[in-house]
Amino acid sequence: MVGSSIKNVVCRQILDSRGTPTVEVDVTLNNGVMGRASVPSGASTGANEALELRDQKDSYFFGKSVLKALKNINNIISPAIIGKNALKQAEIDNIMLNLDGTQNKSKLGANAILGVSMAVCRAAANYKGLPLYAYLSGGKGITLPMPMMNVLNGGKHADSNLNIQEFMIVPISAKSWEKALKMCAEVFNSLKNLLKSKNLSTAVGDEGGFAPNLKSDEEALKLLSMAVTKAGYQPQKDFKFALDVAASEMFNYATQMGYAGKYYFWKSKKLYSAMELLEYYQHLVANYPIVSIEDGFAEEDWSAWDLMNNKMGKKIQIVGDDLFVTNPTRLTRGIREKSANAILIKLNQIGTVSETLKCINLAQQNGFKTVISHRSGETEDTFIADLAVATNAGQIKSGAPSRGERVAKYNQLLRIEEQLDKSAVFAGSKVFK
Ligand code: 2PG
Ligand code: MG
Repeated sequence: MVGSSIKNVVCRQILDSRGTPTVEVDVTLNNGVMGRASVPSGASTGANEALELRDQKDSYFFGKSVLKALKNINNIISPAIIGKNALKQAEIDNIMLNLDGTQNKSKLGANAILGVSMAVCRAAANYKGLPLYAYLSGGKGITLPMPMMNVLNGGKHADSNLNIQEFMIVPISAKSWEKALKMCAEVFNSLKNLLKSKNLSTAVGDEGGFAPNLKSDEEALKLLSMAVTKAGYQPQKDFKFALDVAASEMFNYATQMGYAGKYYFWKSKKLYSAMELLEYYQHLVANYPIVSIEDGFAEEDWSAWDLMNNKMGKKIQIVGDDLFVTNPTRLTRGIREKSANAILIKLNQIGTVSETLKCINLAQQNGFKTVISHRSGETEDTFIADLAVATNAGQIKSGAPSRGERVAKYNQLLRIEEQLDKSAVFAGSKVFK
C-alpha cells in the first residue's frame, strides 16, 4: 500500500440546485488526503445518455432519491477500488466499467460511477499537491475558456413562454477571463433593468437566467441587443449570441401529437418541418450576431444535422449535445458524416472522467470545437471549471452569472486565471475561427 492508495470511500445523498437528491462522494487516501465530488443532473436529457439511477419510490423524494446508487457505491464499487492507486484514474474507471458491464451504466448507475470517478481524481490531485486543472493536464492546461452565459431561460428550464431553451451572451471582445466575466455580469444586470422598465418578470430560471414572457423568441434576441447597448457595449463587436434550442424536446412533442419527424414549438404552438426550421435558423443568423447554435435538431435526426452543418457550419458553430452525449462512438459518426463542428461535453452524459477526456481528445484531434458544460441541475462542485482549463477546451457554459451553483464555476475560473498568472491564455474570439 502506498500513500496514494484508496483507503476509504464515503458517499451521501445531497440536494442539487432544484432540490432534487444527488450523489456526493468522499474518497480518502492512505496518507489521509481526501477528494470530494458531487454529480449534476439534466432536465432536457438525451435518450442516449448514461443512466442516472433513481429509486422511483413515489413516497420518498417523489421517486428521485439516489439510495440505490449509494448502495452500489458502498457494496460493489468501494470494495473493488479500496487499495487501488488513485493516481491511476483510467484503471479505476475501468474497474467500475467492468463491474457495471452495461452499455449505458444502468447496473450501477452513472451517478454512482461518476461521483467516485471525480472524487478519485480530486483526491489524486490533492495527493500531488496540485490544483485539479494542473493535475488533469500534467501542467499543459493554460487556456481560460470563452464563456457562453445563458441569460434568458426558456424551454424545459423555465415557465417563460420562450421555446428556445437558452439564449446566451458571448463576450467576444474580452481579452481575459476576468474581463469576460465582468462584461457578462454587466449585461446581465442591464438586462434586468431593461426587463423591469418594461414591467416584465425578473425572476430567474433553473440556470440563473431571466424567464420573462415575451412576444416571441426573436424578441428575446432584440432584448439582448438592447441590454448589450445599454451596458455600454456593441452587439457584434463586443458581444455575440449563442442559442441552445434543445430541439429533441420539440421533436418528441411533435411525435406525441402524431407529427413524427417534425418539430413542435410547444410554447408558441408552431409546427416546423426540418427544412422550415433550418430556414428559421438562417433567418435568425442573418439578422442577429449569432455565433453558435446547439441542438438545432433532434438527437436521431442525423440527416437534418448534416444539412444544417453543410449550409451553416462555415459561418457559425454547430454544437451537438443530445446528438453526441459526450460519447466517443456517437461523436465518431458525427465526425464521419460531418454532422456538426462542435461538441458539448458533460461528464454525467458518459459517466467517468477517463471517457470524458477521451471524448474531448477525439473531438480536438478531428477539428471539433469543445464546449464544457454544466447541467440544469447543479451543485456547488466546480470540477467543470478545472476541466475546461485542463483540456484547453476553449469554451464553457455554466448558466447566467447568477445563482451560487452557476457562479461557483465562474469564480473558480477567476482563481485559476490568477494562479496561472503570466502563463494564462484567454481563448478569445479566435476560438470561433
Ligand atoms: C443543455 C443542458 C445544460 P440539461 O441542454 O445543454 O444547459 O441542459 O442539463 O437540462 O440537459
Ligand atoms: Mg443542450
